Amino acid sequence: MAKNKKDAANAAENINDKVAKLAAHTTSDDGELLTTNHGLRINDDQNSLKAGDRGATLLEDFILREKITHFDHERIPERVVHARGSAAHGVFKVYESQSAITKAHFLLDPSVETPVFVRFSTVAGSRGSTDLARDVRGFAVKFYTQEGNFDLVGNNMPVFFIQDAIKFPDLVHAVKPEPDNEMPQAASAHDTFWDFISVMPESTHMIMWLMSDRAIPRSYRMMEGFGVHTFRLINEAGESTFVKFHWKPLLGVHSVAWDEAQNISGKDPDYHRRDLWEAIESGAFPEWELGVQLVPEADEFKFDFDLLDPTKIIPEELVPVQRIGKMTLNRNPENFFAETEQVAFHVGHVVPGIDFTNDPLLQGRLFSYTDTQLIRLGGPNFHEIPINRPVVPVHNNQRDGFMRQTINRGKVSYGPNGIANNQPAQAKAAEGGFTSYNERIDARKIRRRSKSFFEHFSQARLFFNSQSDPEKNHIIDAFSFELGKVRSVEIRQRMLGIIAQVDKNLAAGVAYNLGLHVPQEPEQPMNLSFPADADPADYQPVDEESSIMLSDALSMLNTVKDTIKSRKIAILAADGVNAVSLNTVKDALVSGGATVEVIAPRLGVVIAEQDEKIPVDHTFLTAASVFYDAVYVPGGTNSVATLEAEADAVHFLNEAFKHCKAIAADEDALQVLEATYFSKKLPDDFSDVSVLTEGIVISNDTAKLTKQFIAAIAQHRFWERELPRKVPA
Ligand code: HDE
Repeated sequence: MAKNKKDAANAAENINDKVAKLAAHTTSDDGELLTTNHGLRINDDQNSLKAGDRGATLLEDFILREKITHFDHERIPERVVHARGSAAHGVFKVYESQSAITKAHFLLDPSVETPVFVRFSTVAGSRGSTDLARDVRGFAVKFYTQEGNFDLVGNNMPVFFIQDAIKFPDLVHAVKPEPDNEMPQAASAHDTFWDFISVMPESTHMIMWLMSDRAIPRSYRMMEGFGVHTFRLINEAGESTFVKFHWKPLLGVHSVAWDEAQNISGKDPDYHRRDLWEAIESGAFPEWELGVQLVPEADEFKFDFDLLDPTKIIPEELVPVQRIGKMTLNRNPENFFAETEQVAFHVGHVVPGIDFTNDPLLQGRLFSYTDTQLIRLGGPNFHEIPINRPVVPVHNNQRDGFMRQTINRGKVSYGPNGIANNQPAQAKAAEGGFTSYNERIDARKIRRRSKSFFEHFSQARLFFNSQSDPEKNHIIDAFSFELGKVRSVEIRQRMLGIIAQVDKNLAAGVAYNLGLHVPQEPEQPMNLSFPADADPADYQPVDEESSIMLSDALSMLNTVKDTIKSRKIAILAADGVNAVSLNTVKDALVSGGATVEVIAPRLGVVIAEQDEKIPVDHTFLTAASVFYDAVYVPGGTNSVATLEAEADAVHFLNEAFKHCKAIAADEDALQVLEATYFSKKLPDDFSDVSVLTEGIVISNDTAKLTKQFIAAIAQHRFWERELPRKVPA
């Protein structure tokens, strides 16, 4: 078979090198002369062509017209969901061959580095909306494998709102801004969303996740990812194993406080985008392990939930997550539009060894993703956009269409054919040809849902029960906030009926905040999601107990807390600061992998007690405590006096305390802390403070302070500070 030159060249070089392949499409204007899109050198790009220097612009000015016309067409439709996102390049490597369960090449050879492009997103907001909305986060990974692209298009929550794809447009219409006034942006706290949810009990489990702190991550780098649906892995022998995919972040799963999220949304709506970008630029490459939960085909009906139901997890206590490989994001995109905006994921992009199940949500997605790209990217050739191209060559008889890039040689664009030796030829399975899993289907055509999908509360309850007390309080607060923003009392009441099915204390807490009573019976109608001819009684949810009552994996309390890598720490300083303690603490934090910034009343430098000039990174105007994970106040008489009198510095500390962050101060900086409202909580004897539970370190022994401060930052947050209830700022 005659291969063309380009294919031969691809085979010769490292075929898997997406970086090199993208490089062929990149361009730089360094040292170049300005041209039109047709290569004509432009002499004057400052003035349009006019009839006299005070005259009208001439239609003849093709340079002006080309420039303006291109500009007029610069925007494409934003994604209908997941419009707001950020992405990065990276690599994936499997730890050891997974040949027992799959024939997918990229999961067989630990020496193969598969390039990936990963896009994180919120769901409801527009392209320019805040990163810190209370929302699900998209976690979409494109693996450029040697067998074609595999897209794992997941979320940071393991379940979904609906069980059948036909409800997706309703869900999205309900959560998006209301159609009459286009409010609110990037928020589910409004009537239409909760109206929908309050008559859709199948959403209950997902709503528990959405009201938890998982919906306000500290960073994209600190989120889990989930494939959500049950997929299949297929091995060389054609045997199928059910699989749930997981991404486990090596930095642990961490979130911010809701008050903090709202604050960040105003002060830096690009917070997550900036965090991802800066981490990668600084070499702190985010890493996740790919996990799989495997269920043998024979065990399909072993669980008290249906594996095909996307509103259910497989608790990790029932089927442990096996970590089989690692993904590292190590390169920022060159161009946001060309890569992050134009990347097109599709849950139907699989490789041999990975296949689908009949999850009705997954089945609907298989249709939607190509369809949406046709409108968003303007036609059927979006696979030719560099970021979407596989690293392996593409050969088929698809032709033409808007913006076709490939110049297909020859007369033949059909198969079978005789003229071209019947090429491109179909690949045998042994040559990597994809064959669908040979699932036996023997059924009647029916528009219905299996009764095994009707249980909606047990896993919602499992999730709530598995949370720590502060996490439970956050869920109560989140429901109270969201339903408090709902104007219809009827909707609030109906939602109380639903959450009372999950947990009475949860419902009581929310009801109290809403000034309502928990209904004895669920408010009716509880479920309006059934066909016209059905008996509503048949569609009322069944409430059963889950086979396990608690799952440690569901609480963020149990996450990784052993590192300060990539955390951001603020040092508050003014002229007269003690440079010795400042530098000692700063150096220790930096060598632990943290980023440290000095914040002072004005930019430039602070002149330390020892006359050293210490550069200032931010003032209290441009920085805020919500951008940092922890704060340190060094001593130095003048600095301490200035900060004590600086309202913004005191506010900075109050807020850091309110958001349960680690706080450290030299003992001779105590005066600043005494100006805060939390000074009354400080014990007389600081050596008594348990750093790991309270997160406050005060000492003049810099070595001891540094050690304890680092241990405290690694804990991330001290939510216990909020018990019994929140603290003011
Ligand atoms: Fe999506 N989803 N989705 N979705 N989805 C899109 O595709 C859709 C669902 C997810 O960063 C769209 O290119 C339907 C579940 C992510 O570019 C669209 C249904 C999960 C992204 C679409 C679902 C996801 C999308 C919009 C129900 C988690 C962003 C723009 C049947 C497992 C990918 C686009 C990116 C994007 C349809 C449900 C994840 C319209 C019909 C469940 C991460 O095709």
